[in-house]
Amino acid sequence: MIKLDRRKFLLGSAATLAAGSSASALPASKLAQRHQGYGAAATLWDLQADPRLGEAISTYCTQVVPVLELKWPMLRPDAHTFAFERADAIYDFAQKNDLTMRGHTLAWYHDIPDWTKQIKDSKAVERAYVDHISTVVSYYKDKLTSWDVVNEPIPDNPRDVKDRRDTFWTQHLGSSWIPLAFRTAAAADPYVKLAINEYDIESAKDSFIAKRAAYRNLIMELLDQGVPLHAVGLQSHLHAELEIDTHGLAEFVTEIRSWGLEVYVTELDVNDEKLTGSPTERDAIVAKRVNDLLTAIWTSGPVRSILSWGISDRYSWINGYVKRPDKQPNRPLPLDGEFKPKPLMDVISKFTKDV
Ligand code: 9MR
Repeated sequence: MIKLDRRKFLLGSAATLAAGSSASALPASKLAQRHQGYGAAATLWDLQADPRLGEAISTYCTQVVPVLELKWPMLRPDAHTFAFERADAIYDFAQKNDLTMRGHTLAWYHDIPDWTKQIKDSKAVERAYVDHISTVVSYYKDKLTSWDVVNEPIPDNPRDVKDRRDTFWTQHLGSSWIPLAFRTAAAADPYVKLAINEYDIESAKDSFIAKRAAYRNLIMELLDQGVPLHAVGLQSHLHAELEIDTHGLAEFVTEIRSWGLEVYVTELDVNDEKLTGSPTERDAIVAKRVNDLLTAIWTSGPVRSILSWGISDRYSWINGYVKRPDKQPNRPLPLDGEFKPKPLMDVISKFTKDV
């Protein structure tokens, strides 16, 4: 098992500070109110369509992550083009509002453009993969705090701890697709923190426990191979009807940290489709789940990066994907559809003081 290289760790911290240290045009009183280390995902479309969204992020957050703009389909209309304009516009928003920005995501089974899938020769697939990661990470060198390098590598209901998701990349590159992504990213920017990211590992259901065990096994293998991995993302797309596995999760996080890795909460939200009751009752359960999640993680120390996948219920992917039986909107995020804070924002506030 390798430990994180200390020099790299210190340089990484310096780059992180530098990325957010430009003189701010915002009043000190506004900056002081922000929840330190809290961030939200947003699309450029929503930021441009509704000024309340940018205002909310700038009021509560210290960081932002693009939902779509750094994924292959938006960056890569074809094999020869890198279209950075939309991601750059979110980066400008971050700069103007004194926010840091994370990158999401470089290597994923999903969102692979058709032109890429049409490549038949494995060597050509490898060239396109390395070219993409290298070009995108180099372009944002010294600008981002961290990258979700590999996203969602574990299948749902894994057969055993060695089970990995079968992806287009695996079909052409075998299991090397994961180490290759990290090594390529590290060569392009030696200071940015490199993360792996996964969902459905937080609750006590058997399939979640199995997924967590496979995730742990993969992380351990990567470290054993000397892969430059710095952080482990817990997406935390929680399901309101499921209890958090507080004991198992605390144990997992403690072990990950003992290996020299950081732990980030990367995509927090709570799907309440299976909850009955009034909005007030549902909001209380949603807040409790997140309180349980963060308490479990905190048993071995604070989390310096907590991002929710959106900030207002008005702009949540969940409302586009699932419908509650009572036809009421889902309430997964810290602000309601009118940008009013809900109990979940109090939980985030509690866990982002003095980090
Ligand atoms: O919320 C995102 C949705 O708008 C996109 O259509 C989808 C495909 O790009 O990705 C969603 O975000 C996902 C994230 O990238 C990875 N973890 C799960 C997120 C929710 O599905």
